[in-house]
Amino acid sequence: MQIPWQDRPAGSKAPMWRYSENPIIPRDLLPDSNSIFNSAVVPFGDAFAGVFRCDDQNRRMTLHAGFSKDGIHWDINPETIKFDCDDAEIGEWVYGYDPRVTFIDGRYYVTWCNGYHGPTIGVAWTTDFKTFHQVENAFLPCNRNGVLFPKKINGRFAMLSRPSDNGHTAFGDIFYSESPELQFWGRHRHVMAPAPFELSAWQCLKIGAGPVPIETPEGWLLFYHGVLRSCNGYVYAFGSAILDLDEPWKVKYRSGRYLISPREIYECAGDVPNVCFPCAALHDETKGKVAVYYGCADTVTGLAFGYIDEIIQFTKETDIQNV
Ligand code: BMA
Repeated sequence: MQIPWQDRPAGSKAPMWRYSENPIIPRDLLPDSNSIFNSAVVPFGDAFAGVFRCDDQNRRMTLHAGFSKDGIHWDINPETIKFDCDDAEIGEWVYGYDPRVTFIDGRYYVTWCNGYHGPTIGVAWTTDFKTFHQVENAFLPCNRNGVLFPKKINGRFAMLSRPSDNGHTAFGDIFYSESPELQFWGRHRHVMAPAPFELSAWQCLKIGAGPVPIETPEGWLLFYHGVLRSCNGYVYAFGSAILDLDEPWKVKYRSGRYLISPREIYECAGDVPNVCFPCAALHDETKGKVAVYYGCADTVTGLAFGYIDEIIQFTKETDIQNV
């Protein structure tokens, strides 16, 4: 399995670098798409599949399945995903955005921000990216950024989430929850809060889990977004944390510096300027490489690359957790 990759640019010492051909998915890939961003991809067979946030030109937030041979060029279904659900009340579509996809024991689980009297975490599974079976929403509204761990922890499904409000939430901590069967959730634990402004301003307003955490010998590598409020509005960047393998609500290290912050024109100009919002990562265990997919300015999708051991090193060296 060849993940998308490009070597670090000559002269760069950055722990992550952008793909030179960003954005990889333009806003108008579909006939009626306004924007395609904050989307999730996974290895699928000998290629890749994903669930994409495609806002249409009515500015409705919808989810679409997509397929790719190389992880860079995507064929996205113009039809929205229609979730099968035994309970009509839960299955009634209101809106859905910011999907994540997690492979656990033969099924691809989709979690997304699902409209149900406010945003909450919708959950569904598929084996083929054609039929999607929706189960209960994980939490009460309002909640966003629900991200499943790729394996059961203490014998249960485990999810990170970020309780919020119904608007452009000006606060937000990451929490951890467990479920025996993806219906009843409990054992809620606090993971981390926004950072003190004096220590790390890019993540001082709110934070939220990004891609599915990656298991490493040092702990779970979590990419997460952090938000800063500037005189021109919110700025979304992302950094990294290492969570304990057995008790993932315990943060071992947390990067004081961001990995990627809006800088390129496609991250700074768009429907919502100054947003880098990661929702997926592909990694190559043998080569230690990772490719992170992130939404750019709520408009297009970009890719950034790095080496897992260097990102872990960076997280330790810039750590604010143990300050
Ligand atoms: C968050 C979510 C994301 C979005 C971000 C910036 O609240 O809505 O989808 O990328 O705001 O607008």
